[in-house]
Amino acid sequence: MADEALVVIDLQNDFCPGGALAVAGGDEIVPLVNDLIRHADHVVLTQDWHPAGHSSFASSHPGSQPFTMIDMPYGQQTLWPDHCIQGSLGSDFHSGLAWTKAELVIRKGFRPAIDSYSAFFENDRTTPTGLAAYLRERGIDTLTLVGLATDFCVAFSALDAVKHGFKTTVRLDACRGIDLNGSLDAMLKRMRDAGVTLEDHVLD
Ligand code: VGL
Ligand code: ZN
Repeated sequence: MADEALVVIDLQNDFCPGGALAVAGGDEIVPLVNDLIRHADHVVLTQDWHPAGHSSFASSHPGSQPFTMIDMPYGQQTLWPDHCIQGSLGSDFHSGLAWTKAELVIRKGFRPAIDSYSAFFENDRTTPTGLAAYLRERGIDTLTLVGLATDFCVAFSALDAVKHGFKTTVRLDACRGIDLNGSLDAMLKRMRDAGVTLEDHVLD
């Protein structure tokens, strides 16, 4: 329907096998995501888009290892391997993704000092990306989210989407997770509790 949009989160080379922050099976979802794109009226993509030396990279914090936590002025932040550096091959969308139909690409994580998991807010939870206003102005009130990673950028986007009043579904069969220290189960529960509809058509 005209008031619905498909939001494809971070389906980029660095989150697929062979990439700098590979999510297991990340590339497997491409055919299904393409199917969903084909059937969607409106498509929005997000693109993780970091400058070199970004503060979310472990390499920017001497002595720190990837996948550990650090205190940032805005709160706790997981440190990652260098990934999705602006303009790099790793930041490109997966070459099999049918992205041409997308009406908007939201880039996030471009501020050197703040990471951004959500398509709506950066990790300080207050700096908006502009997506909510864009969707609202266009009369879109219903979202389906797919992409990578289930327990980080997809989950934070879905939680913010319901916070903004969007009717929000996550298609788990079109997502793959990182699962760091139980993050997948924790974020599935947080999404369920917040009122996100979780659908898994593989299990249907
Ligand atoms: C993501 C970690 C760092 C994601 C992005 O897309 O889930 N995860 N940057
Ligand atoms: Zn990132």
